[in-house]
Amino acid sequence: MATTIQPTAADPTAKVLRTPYQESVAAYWNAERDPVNLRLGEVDGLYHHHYGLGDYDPSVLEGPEDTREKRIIEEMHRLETAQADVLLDHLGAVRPEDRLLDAGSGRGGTSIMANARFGAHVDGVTISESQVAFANDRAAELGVADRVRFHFRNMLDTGFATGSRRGIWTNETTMYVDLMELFAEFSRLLEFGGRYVCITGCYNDLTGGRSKAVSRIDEHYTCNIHPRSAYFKALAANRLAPITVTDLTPATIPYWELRARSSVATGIEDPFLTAYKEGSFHYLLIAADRI
Ligand code: SAH
Ligand code: GPP
Ligand code: MG
Repeated sequence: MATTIQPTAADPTAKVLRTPYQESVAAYWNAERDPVNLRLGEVDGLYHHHYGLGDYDPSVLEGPEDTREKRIIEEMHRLETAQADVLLDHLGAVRPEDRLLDAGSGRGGTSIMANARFGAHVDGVTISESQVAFANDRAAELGVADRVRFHFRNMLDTGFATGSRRGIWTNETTMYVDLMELFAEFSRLLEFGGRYVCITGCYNDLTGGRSKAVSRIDEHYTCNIHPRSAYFKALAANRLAPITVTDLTPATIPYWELRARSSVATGIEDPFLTAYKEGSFHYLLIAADRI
């Protein structure tokens, strides 16, 4: 009889990448070395793969030309770090003995910030082996490798123990997966009263389907942006009760305007600005409790 291979901790030989789609997503992240991310990470060693929040200091676009580019990069990095701080603000009371999961952990910036803030043990999972190696090297350099660990695992089937997590977050990762499957796994992993925090881009059900600008974002990152309503259906179906929902769209627009004027712009700035400004897309934070 044919059996399905499940990538669980119980079977470490099982495959992490289960579909050709997941292989293509992993290939994108394994190859990714864009200055828009690496040059920002070099500012202080926190590497992010997410966008920024808050107003930028307009003086970075002026002043001495020889330092302007450096000042713009530092300002973009400050806004991306501020974004991760906003996410962590919603995790609630986390104690040093708690265990957290960063689902789709990238180069690890948010995990390292969470450990620095709460002292808690953090596991990050990503389907990119080069990101796992990069993030574990960063944790070792910072002397936190005993408390912050990155793993080559699929967030749809992490292999971690049932009820083992006080908190879980996804910082711009949910557009790569089926939300019903993802939240079923999070519901299994969270203890009763545990907190899930999500920052995501989602399309607006009210504008009727995927706009051209949203489709361009999907194409650029090989992702599949969900409608806003899909989040709440999948949370409700998996014993996750929202406690906070915040539309972060107005707070992320300045980041994109600054980025569009920077030397590290990638060409995706226009679709983001168009989608946000026409109302077909939102940058959303959702915090939910496991009930
Ligand atoms: N949360 C990080 C990285 C966001 S980029 C940050 O804020 O910096 C998106 C991440 O999702 C990448 O690391 C990618 O490998 C990961 N990802 C996509 N699909 C995944 C899956 N099925 N399981 C685990 N990680 C996944
Ligand atoms: C990661 O950021 C981007 C994503 C996970 C894509 C989708 C996110 C949405 C909110 C739709 P990055 O820092 O790697 O992107 P970039 O290289 O453009 O800075
Ligand atoms: Mg980036």
